[in-house]
Amino acid sequence: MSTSDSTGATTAAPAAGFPEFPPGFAFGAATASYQIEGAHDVGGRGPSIWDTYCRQPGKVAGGATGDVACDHYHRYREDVALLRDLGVDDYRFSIAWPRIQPTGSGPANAEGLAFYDRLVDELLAAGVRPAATLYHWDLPQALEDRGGWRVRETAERFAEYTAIVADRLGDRIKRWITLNEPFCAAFVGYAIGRHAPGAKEGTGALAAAHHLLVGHGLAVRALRAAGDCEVGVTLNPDRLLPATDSAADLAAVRRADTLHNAVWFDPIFAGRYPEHEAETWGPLADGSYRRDGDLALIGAPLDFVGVNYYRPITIAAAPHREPDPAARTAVDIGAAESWRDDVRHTTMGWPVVPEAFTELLLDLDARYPNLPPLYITENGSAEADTVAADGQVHDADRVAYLRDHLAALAEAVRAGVDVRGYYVWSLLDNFEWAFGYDKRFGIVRVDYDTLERLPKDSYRWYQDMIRAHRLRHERPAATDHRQD
Ligand code: IFM
Repeated sequence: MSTSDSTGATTAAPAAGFPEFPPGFAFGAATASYQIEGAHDVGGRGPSIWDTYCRQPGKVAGGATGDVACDHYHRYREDVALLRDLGVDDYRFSIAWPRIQPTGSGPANAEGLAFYDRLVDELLAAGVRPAATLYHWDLPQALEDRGGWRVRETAERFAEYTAIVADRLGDRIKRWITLNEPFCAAFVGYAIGRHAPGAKEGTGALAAAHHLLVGHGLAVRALRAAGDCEVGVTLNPDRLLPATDSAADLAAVRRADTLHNAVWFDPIFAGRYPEHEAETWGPLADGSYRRDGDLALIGAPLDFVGVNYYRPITIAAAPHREPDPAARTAVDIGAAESWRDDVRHTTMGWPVVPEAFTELLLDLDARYPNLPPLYITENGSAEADTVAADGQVHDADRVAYLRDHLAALAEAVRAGVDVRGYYVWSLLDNFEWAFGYDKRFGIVRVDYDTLERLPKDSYRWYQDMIRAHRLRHERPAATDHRQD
């Protein structure tokens, strides 16, 4: 016999066949402030670069904004109940800097801190551990007006904001992530211009990348000073595959590896700047933004590294425009992504290749001997979900994606990679940046007209998977009959 809980899930013993993980492995779900909170002008919150960017015509699909998003700011209790019923150990969310310091500096905004106070208390009461990201791309607009991440001052302000938040919430939040995917913040935001602030620059983008790293180092220092906690950073390393074995394609992969991976992993985990940066950027990488002592600051020891993984990228050489630092030409590394015909793609157009996940983790492990333990801080898929005639969302493609990627992760763990946890992206359908609300990543559907939440089949599959993990490890040891 089976019963159901508030989400409609069965509570019978779950079926076998789920990927297996070691005891103590943590399961979680992830979100980010601008993507779910809404309430953009409530509680003293100041404008962020995403509020500005969304208001520029043609930047975001359908003219969407995060003004309302999932209205999590007002509905956080309902969302925490969904997490509790899901059975996760951890919830990864991000703190909106413009709620804490509306203009990016100066005294804390009491109402902003109070919101996260309430959220954290609600999580703890539900038995869910909070894991907070300090920067998931919503920079206070006032700081962008003073140069944004192009200037070192932003890194210094980031450390002050970190200290304020850690002082108030550090007694209850024990896992902190300084930055989420600085690759996107620096290059998608300041070089490609497809994210806020929408800049298309060369040296400016490289300076942004460096100042994000400096900000990370300063935030680590502030968190260590605040007390006992685990500190890490979330990166999105890419598994880069050459389109052919030609020398040109292999060189393009080397440049793409510098841009996607080495820029972040080398300074943080190997105490050096990337080996191939001159080949990748030429005169754009003029180093004007670097100072003595930066590498030591950026490379301070961490307790974990968060890895976000979605798909591999197949790279081919592409025509390369010569950079012109005087004209502040946008970064162009002469590499392009090729389409793969042999695999399924999600609605993001991303190829589904679970084995590339195992390969990526093995490769990182081999390449960076000083890597701390890993958490997979995001993994998931955007699918063309619909509500069926029975009122449910039967998202079989997402279930298959999660099942196969968790199996690929379990394979890496069996091979010796020290991974401590996995957080699905995302708890809720939400604002997918320049794609607006068209791409649905949630294991819970959000009806954007009514803001109602509806757990999908993938929510129930993940719930069963977590339950199976617990049962497997809580099972009493087999009786020893040798004394009988
Ligand atoms: O939605 C994003 C998230 O904000 C950062 N990582 C990738 C996700 C899917 O694109």
